[in-house]
Amino acid sequence: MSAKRALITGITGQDGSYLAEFLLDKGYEVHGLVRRTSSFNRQRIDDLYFKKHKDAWLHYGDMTDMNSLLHVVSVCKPDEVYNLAAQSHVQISFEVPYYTALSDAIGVQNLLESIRILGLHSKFYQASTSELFSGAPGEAPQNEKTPFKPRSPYGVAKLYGYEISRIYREAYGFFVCNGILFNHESPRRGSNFVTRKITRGVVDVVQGKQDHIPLGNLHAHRDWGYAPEYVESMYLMLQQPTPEDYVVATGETHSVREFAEKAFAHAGIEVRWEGEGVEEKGIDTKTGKAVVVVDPQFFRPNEVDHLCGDASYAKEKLGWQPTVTFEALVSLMMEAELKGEGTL
Ligand code: NAP
Ligand code: G4F
Repeated sequence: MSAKRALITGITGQDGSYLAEFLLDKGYEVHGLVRRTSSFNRQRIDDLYFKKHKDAWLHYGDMTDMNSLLHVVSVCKPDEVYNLAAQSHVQISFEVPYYTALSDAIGVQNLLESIRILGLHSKFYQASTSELFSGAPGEAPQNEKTPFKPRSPYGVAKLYGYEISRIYREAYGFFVCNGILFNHESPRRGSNFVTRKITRGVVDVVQGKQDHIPLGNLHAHRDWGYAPEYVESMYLMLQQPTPEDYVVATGETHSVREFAEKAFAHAGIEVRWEGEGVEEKGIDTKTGKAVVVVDPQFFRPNEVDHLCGDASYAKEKLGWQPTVTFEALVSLMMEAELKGEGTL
């Protein structure tokens, strides 16, 4: 029997790189969509399989360019499509809302339309997100039935992606699943997301390369899991007899402040908090120096305050369950950072 073919958009990102490894290990032929960039951006995949793996292929294209998607889908004829490509940074989406809508909303439609026009029967995974929820007090834990009320251009673009995916499922009988994934992190996380910013910042403070880490909202709560475990849930969704949507989360929530405390503790620095609002500081109890300061440039015009997911449906139907705890996640990210193993 010939190998199953998967097309992964967003293969150069955190999740795409882990998913590519996972599917190659399962014997898939993996095709990835990559953008032409003037600087090299394939660190996450180059050292892994793409220099040497015979079943891995890269194709140029862009989610905003329907021609390129039609071409790539027609060349690959994928059994499974994992649509992970997105302008995925929430704060940046406030600065580039139009582009975010093009790539994260219209891009999803472009890809679904390519499959439909070509008359293919590819199963489709859509990278939906806990940013669909409002994060309002009293709503947690969020599950598949919690109402959506996004708070950012990113969230609303992703809501379009979620709904257009559901519509292709209902209208054309497509096998489409939305994975409503809560935050998931790793040493491959982009360094402008808060977890990686903190773990890199702690190492830089320890090595004397910077005095402190400037952060935004320390109170925000996130349900942080470990990315390699989350990509398995994407694969599992597409192996079910019927297409459905699933929340994927740990069920635990922690504040940005707690993440920073744990990361510093891993490096042997105890932090105590002083002040309030923009005056709040994390102080190294030994030296008395501020190692965390609040910088309003990292506040968002609108914030999702509290995310905590209920993944019991994914556990029941997919048998999916996370094993990496918050403490273990901080430790493994710090260990990788101290060894210089994180993606730049
Ligand atoms: P990421 O590291 O930011 O990777 C995003 C990927 O999308 C990169 O490969 C990027 O390519 C590609 N991309 C962006 N715009 C594109 C476009 N117009 N055309 C083609 N490719 C484009 O994101 P991630 O953390 O791996 O997340 C994967 C997906 O899951 C995203 O859709 C994200 O919104 C969603 N999600 C993530 C989380 C999370 O906690 N990580 C949670 C829920 C949902 P370049 O390398 O060229 O920039
Ligand atoms: O790490 P973040 O930028 O992730 P955010 O906004 O939760 O989005 C991530 O998870 C979503 C799933 O819920 C994905 F859909 C999305 O693609 C992305 O992967 O910020 C986390 C929290 C926020 O509340 C933010 O306000 O940390 C707070 N924060 C505080 N200081 C900061 C900072 N975030 C960033 N990026 N940088 C700061 O200095």
